[in-house]
Amino acid sequence: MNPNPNPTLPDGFLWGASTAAHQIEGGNTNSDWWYLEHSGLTDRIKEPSGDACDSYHRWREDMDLLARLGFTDYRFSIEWARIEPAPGEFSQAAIAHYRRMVEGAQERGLRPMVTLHHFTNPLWFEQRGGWTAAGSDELFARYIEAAAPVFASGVDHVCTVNEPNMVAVMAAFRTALTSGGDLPPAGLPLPDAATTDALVRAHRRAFDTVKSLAPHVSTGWSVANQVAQPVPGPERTAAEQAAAESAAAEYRHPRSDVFLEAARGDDWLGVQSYTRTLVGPDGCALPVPADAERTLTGWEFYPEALSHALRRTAALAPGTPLIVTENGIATADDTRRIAYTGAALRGMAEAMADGVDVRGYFHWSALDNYEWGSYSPTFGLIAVDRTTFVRTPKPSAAWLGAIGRSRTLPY
Ligand code: IFM
Repeated sequence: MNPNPNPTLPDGFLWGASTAAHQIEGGNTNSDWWYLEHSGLTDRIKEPSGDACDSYHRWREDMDLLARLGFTDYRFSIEWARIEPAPGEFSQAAIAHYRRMVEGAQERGLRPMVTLHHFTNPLWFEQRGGWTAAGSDELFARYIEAAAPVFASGVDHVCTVNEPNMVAVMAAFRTALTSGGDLPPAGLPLPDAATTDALVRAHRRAFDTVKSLAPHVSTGWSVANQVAQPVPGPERTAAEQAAAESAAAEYRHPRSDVFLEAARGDDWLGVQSYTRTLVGPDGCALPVPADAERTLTGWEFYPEALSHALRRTAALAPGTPLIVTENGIATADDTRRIAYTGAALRGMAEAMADGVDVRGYFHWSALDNYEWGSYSPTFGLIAVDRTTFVRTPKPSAAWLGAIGRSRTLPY
């Protein structure tokens, strides 16, 4: 229980919303995702990203809204495919564009957190073999060096790679697609091991690169936390409970813990949490129970996941400050977004009261955006008209922004 009702956010606590370039900018034509969207390779892609939210041009409107709503921080990603459209060919215009965004955020009183890689690669990088090809870490570091003017001043936080564990999971999906391998009926496939190793290497190198270019920048990466729990069952003996816990750990370890352990000692570690996965005695994920409330992504409505994710991450990376870099829900019913987020924040406040060192909260997402294959799962605090691009804040945006303004959690 939280012994401190209505806790004030600690000084400097980040209060923001997150986005990612490919999901909101539109026209990311040099990326591997744009290619995949038009390849016909998978029926998981229902529609292409197209113009997305046109935020490449409308980022000022996005930032104006967030600042006006009461947020003090904005996490956005810069797009490698735009900055380096061909190997070694850097677009000074794209770098200047992202620099303007950093300055634009500051002018509006928003502290920018910059993500260097959020799922998308330049197509040329993917075609030379992606993360597992020799020299991928060097190429990533070269891109970061070129992009340094974006974050060298006015940026306090840089995220090297968003959800590396999901990048490795997507590599496993790709292998299954192209070579007909099996996918599990529920939960995530085992992340591709070579991609996992390559991403850990790339992160370590990226971390050193950012620090050498801008030592003041607090640097980390963000992991999609897998809150894996033993399936609730009839009362268990202590030995049965231990076996059930170890089956859940077997599921969780390669899918998230490996990536959390790799971040030990970083300046911060990003916790991204949405739901939980129930795991059976064989270490395999089970389908969402039939009677559970589901969100538009089909995930179980389980806001308690955030507290579990924070506590587990703190235990795995002791001493590393945590930032909630994503938490949210895909729903067409904004009252459920408020209910979900309220319960998640209560769990965060309780974890903090119990000593977990949380330094910020970013909601996913600022805008309804391209959810990797479809615009249907709406995660946004702000609705976006798909034809006119008019932005309309939802009641949840005003509610969450007001917490930022009062600096007090309503619990
Ligand atoms: O939209 C994604 C985001 O790109 C990464 N984290 C999870 C979100 C919801 O699926």
